[in-house]
Amino acid sequence: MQTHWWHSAIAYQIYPKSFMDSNNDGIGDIRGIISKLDYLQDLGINVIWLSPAYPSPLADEGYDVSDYYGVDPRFGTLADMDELIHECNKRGIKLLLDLVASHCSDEHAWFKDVIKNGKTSPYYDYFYIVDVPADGTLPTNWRSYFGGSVWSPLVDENTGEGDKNKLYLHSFLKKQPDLNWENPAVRAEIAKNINWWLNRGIAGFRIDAIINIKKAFPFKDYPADAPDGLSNISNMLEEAHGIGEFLTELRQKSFDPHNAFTVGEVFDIDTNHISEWIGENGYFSSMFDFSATIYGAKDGFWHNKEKLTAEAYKSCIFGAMESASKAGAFLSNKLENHDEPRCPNYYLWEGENEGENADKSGITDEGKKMLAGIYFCLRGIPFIYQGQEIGMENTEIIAIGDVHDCSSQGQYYSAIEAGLTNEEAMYHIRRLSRDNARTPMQWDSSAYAGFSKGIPWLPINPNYKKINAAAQLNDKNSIHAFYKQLIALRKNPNYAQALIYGDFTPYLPNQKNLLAYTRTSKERIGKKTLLIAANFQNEPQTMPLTSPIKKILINNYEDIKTAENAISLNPYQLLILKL
Ligand code: TEU
Ligand code: CA
Repeated sequence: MQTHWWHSAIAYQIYPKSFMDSNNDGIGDIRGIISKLDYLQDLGINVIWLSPAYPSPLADEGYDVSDYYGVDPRFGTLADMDELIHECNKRGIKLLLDLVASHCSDEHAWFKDVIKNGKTSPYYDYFYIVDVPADGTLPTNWRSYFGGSVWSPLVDENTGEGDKNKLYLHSFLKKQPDLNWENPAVRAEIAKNINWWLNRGIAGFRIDAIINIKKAFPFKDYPADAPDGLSNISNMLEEAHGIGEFLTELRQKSFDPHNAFTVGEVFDIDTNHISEWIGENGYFSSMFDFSATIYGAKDGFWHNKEKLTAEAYKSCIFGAMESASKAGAFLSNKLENHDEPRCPNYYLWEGENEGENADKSGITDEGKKMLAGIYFCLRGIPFIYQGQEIGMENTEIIAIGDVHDCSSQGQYYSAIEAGLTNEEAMYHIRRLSRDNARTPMQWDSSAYAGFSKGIPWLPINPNYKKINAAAQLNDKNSIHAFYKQLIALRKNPNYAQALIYGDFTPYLPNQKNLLAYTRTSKERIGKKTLLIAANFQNEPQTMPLTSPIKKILINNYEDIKTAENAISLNPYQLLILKL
């Protein structure tokens, strides 16, 4: 297997709007990020994925790009971005930007020109535009990811300009028209933009919603799956073939010449096809493992999504490891991102009761450290989402009117339409809203958590006095300190081979709520085996040992209770042992 620099990457995702605000307007910005690079360097990460900071109406918080060549004034200037690239590189940190090319904003010049000039616009075929069917119905019954039909009239709502007899396709918000990748001019524009950024010194891209660039033709209806009469758009995507041609072209024209690192946001692919995506000659360097994200997701509605159990998580990651290693592929592993709830709430045991009666006894510091240890030692690249390293938790969400996230709005509406009460619907919004990950980073216990001196665009999580970076930086038992230990272990030349390239083998996979595996490397002086073992429950259990412990490398408790050929594990205990 060919080795690459990014095999040993430890990545950190920054959501710019919520990371650090330098000018106190309540919105995070690039100068704020620059001011925290020393913090990140001290943590030990060596790659940053920056969520979009391009000019945007921020209808989907920047995932609706109105200019691919700039920086939104709220986030700073292009000069700030150049400085960020430079300051990262100076610290040995590689910067990845977010490539949002399955759609743009309806405020992008291309779309505005189409609204203005209709069919005579040179950009008309940059989008999927169809005539309103003669009977006034919709061309297809596909449901957009954020709810409602994917079709909207080709009209600017504010000015009335446009053509109401035509409809355009948007897989996400109405303000996010899909780009027509069948059109070679669109592909050329995207390739040009990628090269432009790579030439500025970034190392690569995280690639947004890429599965959506290929549609199934001819357009048709799929079986309705909810009271709205629409059908989840993934039903269509399943029948779309040929995405590989687009992605190979992109790789050859843009990524390969720069030796760029690319990590795809790839959902819903058959795991048998993983090598096409990220094998030796795959479209991308890596892609995220979303198996735990989509677990129990069924139809895309949050109110039908099952809770992930320890056993379910085990089968997710063990399955992902198996298919990735068969394909010789390096997955990107994560617990959180800007679209998902905070990991303590999603992965640890949390009682059903809410509010004052909520039983959060399952959410402990040990549990948070355990989660970190489990995914950090998997084969692949660990990504940390901002705030995860200090154990940030889901925020308080009182009513739907307080929710900012457009996805939550659509999900709430669908839940009500499916017959849930307001309280029932809100239960699902609280557990899965994207706002949970987007509350500002909790830097210290001062007003607004040290994120800003102005009122933040999204309220700070009320727990910031207890959970913040400053409180943890000088505490050797903090979650932050634990992440530092894990990062240092991955970098330690004695264990790097095993942790990066070592074989992955499940350990006692049938023992309930024990999540354990070994990583074994073949080295000059023989084999090296590390055992990563987690007691994934809030009560003790005993784990048999098949070979003696040579060294305890990481432990989220002070001590370790060994009996003969066994360890008696504390609740949520996580051990990394050299065997
Ligand atoms: O996410 C794509 C997205 O919405 C998926 O989570 C989708 O729901 C999934 O395919 C369902 O299985 C990206 C960004 O991460 C997100 O923030 C944006 O809102 C979205 O694209 C649109 O750009
Ligand atoms: Ca700001």
